[in-house]
Amino acid sequence: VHFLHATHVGHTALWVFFTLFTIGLVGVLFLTVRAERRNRYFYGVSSLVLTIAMVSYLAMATGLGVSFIPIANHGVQGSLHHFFRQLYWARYVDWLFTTPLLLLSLASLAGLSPASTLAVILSDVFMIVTGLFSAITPARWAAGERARWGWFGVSSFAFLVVWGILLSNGLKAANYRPRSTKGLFTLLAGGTFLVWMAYPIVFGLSEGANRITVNAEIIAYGVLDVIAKIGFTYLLLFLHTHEETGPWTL
Ligand code: RET
Repeated sequence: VHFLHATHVGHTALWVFFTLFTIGLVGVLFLTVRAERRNRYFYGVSSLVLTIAMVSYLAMATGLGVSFIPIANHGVQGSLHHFFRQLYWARYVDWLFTTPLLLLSLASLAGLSPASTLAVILSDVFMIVTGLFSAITPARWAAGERARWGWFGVSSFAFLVVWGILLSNGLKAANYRPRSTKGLFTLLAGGTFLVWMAYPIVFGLSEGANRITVNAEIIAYGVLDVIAKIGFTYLLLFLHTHEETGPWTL
């Protein structure tokens, strides 16, 4: 039996990412206090995102939210090797809450209708849940392998639905927003779309085809999480104007 798991490098990386999210959160809280009360909507949503990421990385760094999943036997013909690969499922709990919040920020920026916003968020939740199904399906034999890629396909379809609605309806809605808003929405939504596209690629290389180590997976997802959450947050908070503040006052 072979266990594919994180080593010192991966564990250190988890602590580094926890530290980065902690610093990012402290910075946002500092900016929030300085912002006018009626202008704090995006700060509130962003603080939630960074808090969830920080807690999720703390959990993973301390050994929580991880299990071993039986995966395909890549041994030489005739020699049956039973592989177990570590799966940090805590990420999916994080993504279940943070991806809808990031999409909520984008939808609010564009002035997307409540109905379209709900459709985007529900499709996103469906994407994360079916992605988790793919990751936790045991795949020692071909049937399991097929089930894993089947869920991967379902999740990827949901990904396209999320971005199809957000980009097409969001760009239309942004036409009715203040002058600079459409540009900011296009920049943030376009950039976010590109960063999010990298997630299924990392998944395919790690959980999917087992081509990269658990350490490499931790670092790849970590870098993406930092760009998608901290990079996104600071771009949004520094570039948005008062008129773009969301529908509610905090
Ligand atoms: C999975 C696997 C199945 C196929 C697809 C996926 C997409 C995941 C995405 C995650 C985004 C996470 C973010 C986190 C933090 O900010 C579930 C990996 C399409 C898009 C942005």
